Amino acid sequence: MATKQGNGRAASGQSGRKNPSGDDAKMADLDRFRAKPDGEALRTNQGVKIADNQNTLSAGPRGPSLLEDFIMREKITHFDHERIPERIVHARGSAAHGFFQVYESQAKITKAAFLQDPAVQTPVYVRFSTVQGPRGSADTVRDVRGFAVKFYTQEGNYDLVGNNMPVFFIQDAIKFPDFVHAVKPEAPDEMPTGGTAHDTFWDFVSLVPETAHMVTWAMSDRAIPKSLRTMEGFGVHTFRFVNAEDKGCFVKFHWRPVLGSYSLLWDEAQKIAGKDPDYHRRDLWEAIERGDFPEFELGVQVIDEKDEHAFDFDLLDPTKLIPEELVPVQIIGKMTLNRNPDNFFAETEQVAFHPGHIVPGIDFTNDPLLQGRLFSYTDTQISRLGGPNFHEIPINRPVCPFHNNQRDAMHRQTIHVGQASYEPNSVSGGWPKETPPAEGGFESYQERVEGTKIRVRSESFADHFSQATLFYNSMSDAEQGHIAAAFTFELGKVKKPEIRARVVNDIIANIDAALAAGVAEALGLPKPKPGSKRGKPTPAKSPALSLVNRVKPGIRTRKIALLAAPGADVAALGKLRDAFGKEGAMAMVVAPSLAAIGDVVPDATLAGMPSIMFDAVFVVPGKDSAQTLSKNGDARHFVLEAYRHLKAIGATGSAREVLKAAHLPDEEAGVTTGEDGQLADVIKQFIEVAGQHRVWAREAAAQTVPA
Ligand code: HDE
Repeated sequence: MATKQGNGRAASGQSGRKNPSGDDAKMADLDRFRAKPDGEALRTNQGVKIADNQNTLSAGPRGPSLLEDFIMREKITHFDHERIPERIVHARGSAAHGFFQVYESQAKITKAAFLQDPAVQTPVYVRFSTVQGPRGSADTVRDVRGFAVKFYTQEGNYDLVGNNMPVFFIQDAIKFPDFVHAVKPEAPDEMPTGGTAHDTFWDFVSLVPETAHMVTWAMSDRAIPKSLRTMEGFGVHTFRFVNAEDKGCFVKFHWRPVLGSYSLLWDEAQKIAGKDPDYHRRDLWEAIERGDFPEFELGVQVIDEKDEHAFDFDLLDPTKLIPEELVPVQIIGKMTLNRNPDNFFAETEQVAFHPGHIVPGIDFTNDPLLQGRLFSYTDTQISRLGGPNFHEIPINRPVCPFHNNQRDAMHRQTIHVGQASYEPNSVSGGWPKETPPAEGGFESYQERVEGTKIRVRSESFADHFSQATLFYNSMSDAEQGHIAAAFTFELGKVKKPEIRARVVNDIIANIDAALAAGVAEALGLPKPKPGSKRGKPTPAKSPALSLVNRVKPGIRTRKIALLAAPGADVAALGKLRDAFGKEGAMAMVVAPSLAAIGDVVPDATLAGMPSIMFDAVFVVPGKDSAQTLSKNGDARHFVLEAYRHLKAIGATGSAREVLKAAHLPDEEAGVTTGEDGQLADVIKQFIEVAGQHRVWAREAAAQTVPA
């Protein structure tokens, strides 16, 4: 009797197939809901075939429209209601389907079924997002990124709803509405869109020192990721794993992109926001379409229960991370994103994540931020998705069966069969019935709790600065310079001088004295006194936090511009393309126009694909081409901007003229040149430079950040 009813999972989820691609499982599941119009007649929502979709019914060709036109009324009415409220935060997002596979059984630490068998692929849907901006805002703003993963496991949906930074701005959920109101565009004028560079955000920061650690991350390069597919992810809170013997341990979650992690430069990020506001979304989409499937390894830091108090911070405090030097990250599996959604609204907009969606083997801790989130996420979906039945929307449905006695409410899809909607019952044989924990029924972790009812922040949450200092100490010189520049930029946009001064004196001076002095000077403020609340982090440095240590060798999936104009040496162009293609990079010919160069049709124009869209640039040899490009302002700007953004630049023979015309050095770290006969060697060296992502040594010479 259970098989036919309602959620009708039999097709995919129930089969318990091992190793069909997990992705196929969700695909088959979604298939039942896909509308494919090929070969179909245009009809109304009631199924009536439409003869004329061009003209409204009217009284004569020039007369008024008639109310009885049910076809036009249905169409316009539906259109009038197409929009739903956007997410309060994380409104701008893009997502992809894929699957997760564990490398080996994690039975010792968790009984979660999807973490047992390396042969099982669990389907996932992953949504990346910015936090502050609305749905239509630019991708490359300075902001935290959401990193939310829905695992469609055989035991139900598990959502790991994390961010690309391992800590958060506040410690207690009751401050979240205050924080979000402060960071969002300001109430009177709804500005700025997408960023934190405004008075109310910094006012809040200046008055709430627990923001210090996260703000340092937000001012770092982590807040301007190069792409979504090379961004780290973190569960932020300490969670709990529980094994089959009901033994618990604490766990922190990490996602590590296989290709390494990279960031934009601030100048680049701002320009991209104008030239291609969909930059991250496009990159993710195109990588998947090309078959360059983004891969992320899942890492865990596991902490024995007896070590709960072994650290000089509280594991329950979400403004703290556990340095890898204290607890190493163990890599336990890999997620591969291999399919773009069919429909943005149906899937990416309607997907509903919730940190409270857990499965047996995973449980919560008493982190007061997490505890508040457990309430918020279902609550928000009820207004955003129009009622409590959002779990029936195809993208949100588990792939295992789900029967219970919840009934009715807005937009109910399931047709419940039978008399019983209560339990216990005898009229339906008692079904659906409970499952004992030993057979997979969820049982909350039995944690002993005792306490006085009280509103107070734990003393163990009181140190707000040590880990901000730890993070700052762990950065390379270039990264520290970027943090100083970001604080200066943001505070420079703050209108009220007292807010600027409070941030410098009460917050930054407690993080690092030199950082505070530098920012104060740039803002024309007096040199701040060293902060009295500065802490002493253990360890003093955590190299794992620096993006410089996250670079992976090679140029796979990097975009390389081949600058050319008519007269370019087509044979050399072919060699360049082959050499870069062999390394997995994408070489694109960029030219003043799309007119063919010999038999090569350029991929883009200089205006359409400026240098900020590329990771590196090689000027193709050829006398006439070089002459044209040397005279072309866009081409000169192209190489100059690539230089300013610390990218690898290559040229041989006559192409060196183009660099000269832009007043660039012919030979310097990261500028690889040679004679035409040396093309193969120059390419080799160029690939090595491009593989390092940026030529940091050039930054001082190019004077692109304040000294
Ligand atoms: Fe969220 N958060 N959040 N958050 N959050 C939402 O849920 C909330 C927090 C995160 O792609 C909302 O469906 C509270 C931390 C992501 O759909 C809302 C608190 C972390 C996403 C909400 C936090 C996150 C959200 C808005 C403090 C990192 C996007 C729409 C107690 C670990 C998910 C929605 C997606 C979305 C509430 C803090 C991550 C309003 C109350 C910490 C990735 O429910």
